[in-house]
Amino acid sequence: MLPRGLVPIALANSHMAFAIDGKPGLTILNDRPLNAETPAHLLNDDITPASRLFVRNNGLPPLNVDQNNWTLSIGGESVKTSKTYTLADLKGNFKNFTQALTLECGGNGRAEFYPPASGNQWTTGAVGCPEWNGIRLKDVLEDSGFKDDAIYIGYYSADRHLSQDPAKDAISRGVPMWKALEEESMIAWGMNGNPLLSHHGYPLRLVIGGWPGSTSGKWLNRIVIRNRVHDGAKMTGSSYRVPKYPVKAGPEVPDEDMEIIESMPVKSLITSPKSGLEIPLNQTLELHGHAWAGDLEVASLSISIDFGQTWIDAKLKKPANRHAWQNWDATVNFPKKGYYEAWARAVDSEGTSQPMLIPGWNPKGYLNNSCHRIAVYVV
Ligand SMILES: Nc1nc2c(c(=O)[nH]1)N[C@H]1C(S)=C(S)[C@@H](COP(=O)(O)O)O[C@H]1N2
Ligand SMILES: [Mo]
Repeated sequence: MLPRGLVPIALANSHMAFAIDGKPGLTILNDRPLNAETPAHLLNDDITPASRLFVRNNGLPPLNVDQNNWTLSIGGESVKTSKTYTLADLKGNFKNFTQALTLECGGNGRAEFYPPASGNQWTTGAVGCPEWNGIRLKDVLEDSGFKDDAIYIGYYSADRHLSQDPAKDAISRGVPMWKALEEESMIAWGMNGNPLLSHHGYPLRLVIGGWPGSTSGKWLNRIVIRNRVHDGAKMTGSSYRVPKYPVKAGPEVPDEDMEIIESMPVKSLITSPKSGLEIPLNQTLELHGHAWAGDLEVASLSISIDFGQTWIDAKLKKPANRHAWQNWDATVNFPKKGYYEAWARAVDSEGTSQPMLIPGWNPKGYLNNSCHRIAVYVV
C-alpha cells in the first residue's frame, strides 16, 4: 500500500501523463492491472466505438498472440465429444452474425457505496454497447454435444495472473447452461466490424449480454461444460456474489448467504449534454442517453429537473436487438435561472425502477444502479 494521498507517478494527472493508446479521454483507475472507464459524455454514440469502451482487466493480457495458431477447445465433465477449433474453423463452420450487446461491469457504480468497497472505483463508465461480430455460443456447444447432466459452462483464457504464476488463472467464470444456450450469447472475434482490440480480448472472447461483464471471457481459449456450478477463479467468496437478502452496510456476510450475480439491474445514463453545461434562460435543452435492463427490456425512461418532484417521459427507442441498450431523447425547459440537476430514471418491463439513492450495500460494491444525474446552470 502506498501512503494515503500518494499516487504512482504514472497515474498522477493521468489524463495528460498516461493515456491508453487508441482510447483518448478514458479515466484510468489502475495501471496494473489496467482498468479504465469512460466519462458519460463520451458514451453518447448509440453504438459504442472501440475507442470508447471501458477496459476491465483482472490480470495481465497475454503476450505474443498469433491468431493463426489460436485454438478454442471444448471440454469438461459434461461434454459429449471434446473438440478443438481453429479460428478458421469457427469462422467457416458456424453461422456468422452481428448484434449489439450491452457490456457492463458488475462493479460499475462501486465508487458511491459507503462504507467504501475495495476494488476499482468505477463511477458510471464501466458500460458500453458495441456491435459484436462472431457466432452463437450455442452452435459450438451443440457441435461438441453435452450430456443430460450439463448445468453450467466455464471459460478459460490466455491472460496471466497478476503474480505471473502460470498455475493461477486471472479469472475463470461462467453462466448456467440455459444462458449459454440463448440465441444472443456469442463467441466474438470482432467489434464494430474490426478485429477485437487486444484490450478487449483479441482474437476471441465471449459476450454474454445482460449479465455482469465478468462472464464475457476475453482471450478465450477453452470452454468447459460442467455438471456443477463452475468453480473457476472469481466464482466464489465475495467475487461477483452478493447477499441473498438486504444487509446493513459494514459487517461481513456469511459465505452461505451470498449468491452469484445473474442478470444486471435496470439502469440508464445521460450522455448528452456533459454535466456542468451553462445555458441561457428560455433555451430548450435536448438530452440524450441510453437505458438497459439485463435480461429484460426497458419499458420507460423519465427525466426530472426538480430532484424527483415531477417527471416527464423521454422518447425511448426499442433495442436494436435483445440485450442491446435502448437509446432515448428528451426535451426539457427550465422555468427560472439557477442550478439544476437533470435526473434520468428507467423502469424495466417488470415495473422495477432504478432507485434514486444507492441501493443494497454489499461487500464488494456491485450492482449500484442508482439514477445518473448531471448539473445544468441556467443563466
Ligand atoms: N480473460 C479475461 N476475461 C475477462 C476479464 C479478464 O480480466 N480476463 N475481465 C472481465 C470483466 S470483470 C469485465 S467487466 C469484462 C470487461 O470487458 P472489456 O475490458 O472488453 O470492456 O471482461 C471480462 N472478461
Ligand atoms: Mo467486471
